[in-house]
Amino acid sequence: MTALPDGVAFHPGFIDTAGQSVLLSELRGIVKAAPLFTPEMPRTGKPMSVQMTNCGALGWVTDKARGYRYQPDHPMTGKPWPAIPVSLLAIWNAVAGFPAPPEACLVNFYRPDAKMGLHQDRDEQEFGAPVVSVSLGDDARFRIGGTEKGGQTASLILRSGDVLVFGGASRLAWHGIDRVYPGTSMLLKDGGRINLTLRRVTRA
Ligand code: MD6
Ligand code: FE
Repeated sequence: MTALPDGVAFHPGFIDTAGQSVLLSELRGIVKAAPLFTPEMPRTGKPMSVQMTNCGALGWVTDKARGYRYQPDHPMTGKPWPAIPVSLLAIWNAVAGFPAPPEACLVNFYRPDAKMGLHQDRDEQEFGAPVVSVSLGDDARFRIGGTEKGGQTASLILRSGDVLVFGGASRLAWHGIDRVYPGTSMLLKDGGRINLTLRRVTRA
């Protein structure tokens, strides 16, 4: 296996198929209460190709007028985000190595053509906590670089049930999703990929 950057831990197949199904049914409930929305890039308003929602006390949102931020309510319904399921809190407790619980879980939904450009996760106040990422559904190619823009990158295929912990020296590393590979998982009836990122937002 290619060495991953310092601070990144990869747990392939961390969640078994039964656990993935449980998570998926919990996510269906979350999306009913907090519908998927299309995020917009700050300033340009260009729509992102993924759809999003959140669970937790805080959720990550972005739109043309106000840009990237965390807020306690859904941007369309104005309602508080649903709670983070205990199954996800258990994953955080098992892998994060951080004494306080996550406050936000961003849910990204990828249709076959969706991708996510290289970015840093830096809208949180607590960089001492890692970001814990859970992948469900179709495979995707994840790209990871260093903390400086434009450096070398490596890529990693993320599959359904994989957990990636992004912390330490890599907490502010650039990363993105190059592409999704349609038809590589049977978990989602109509295909696609879901990625969940658990984050500590405020200082613990
Ligand atoms: C994705 N993931 O896998 C996008 N961010 O769809 C992320 O942007 C990400 O996997 C921070 C830490 C881990 C991640
Ligand atoms: Fe990210």
